[in-house]
Amino acid sequence: MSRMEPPQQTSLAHETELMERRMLEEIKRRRDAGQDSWALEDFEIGCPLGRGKFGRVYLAREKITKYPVALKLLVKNELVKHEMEEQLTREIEIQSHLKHENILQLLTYFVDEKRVFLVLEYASKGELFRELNAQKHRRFEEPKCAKYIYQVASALQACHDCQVIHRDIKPENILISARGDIKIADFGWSVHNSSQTKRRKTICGTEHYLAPEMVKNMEHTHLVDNWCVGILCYELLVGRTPFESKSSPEAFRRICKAHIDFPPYIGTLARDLITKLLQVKPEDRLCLKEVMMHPFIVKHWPLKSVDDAPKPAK
Ligand code: FH3
Repeated sequence: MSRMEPPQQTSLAHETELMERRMLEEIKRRRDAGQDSWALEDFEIGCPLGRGKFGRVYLAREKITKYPVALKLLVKNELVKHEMEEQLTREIEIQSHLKHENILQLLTYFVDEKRVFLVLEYASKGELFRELNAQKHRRFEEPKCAKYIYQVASALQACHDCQVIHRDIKPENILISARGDIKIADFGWSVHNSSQTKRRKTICGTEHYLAPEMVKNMEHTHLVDNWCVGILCYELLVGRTPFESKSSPEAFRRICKAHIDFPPYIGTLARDLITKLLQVKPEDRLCLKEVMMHPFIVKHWPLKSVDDAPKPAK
């Protein structure tokens, strides 16, 4: 039994779903007709939503279906200058094949002479870190944290099932949909899991979210994402990350020791979940399916029925 919603919300959700279906049908129609070519004139451009390293993101609307999208513009020269072409190709390849209700969908993409355009699902409630910073004491109560951690773990499980490691989970890379659900985004640092991903030239991910094996530039696996879920859970409940320090060397030292200080208001179940994720040895970390069934999650975000179970994408 799905949760009852007030009539006006049902009709809004229904209308949005109809527009989404029309947009997906239009994408499929063009692909089947061999006209998988989209162009800027297919969209009405709205307000800027933000800027990434290599371009801007605008709210836009597809002209035929009126479906709102986030249009990410990347400047080719900038991509070449920063040797990011391969990373963009990987981001498009990975995100276009990942279909999950908690993963921001890459609907399609196209290029013109100077730019690459990514047509992304629009998450109308914006970035998780803004919602977090807007809270009293800049932290969530347990129920909202449990819901978000469940949905992040569900999305990452879908990535791992496709041999994809995100590697840059943090509030800045998580968006919130109109229905208040998580949408993980920015697969710019994601990779296909080659059993033990080899050493990299540069450390990827954000310092406070780096797993010990990344700090030590050792080979790493999908379990780096499990570490990030532990850091994220701590930050959503406390309002800061657990190993923040005055200097990077001190932060890295604390990460490699994984000694966690909990404020007094953090409950036993939350401490248990976070501690079981922030294990120095990757193989000791809780797996994502255990995260989704952990007492801290089940207490606040129980799957009331099969209807609530994670649905494969449309
Ligand atoms: Cl890619 C993308 C998709 N949906 C979004 N919704 C918003 C947004 C909505 N409000 C009310 N405020 C904002 C902001 N932004 C987006 C959006 N991007 C992502 C880009 C950088 N962040 C990531 C994770 O890529 C900035 C806007």
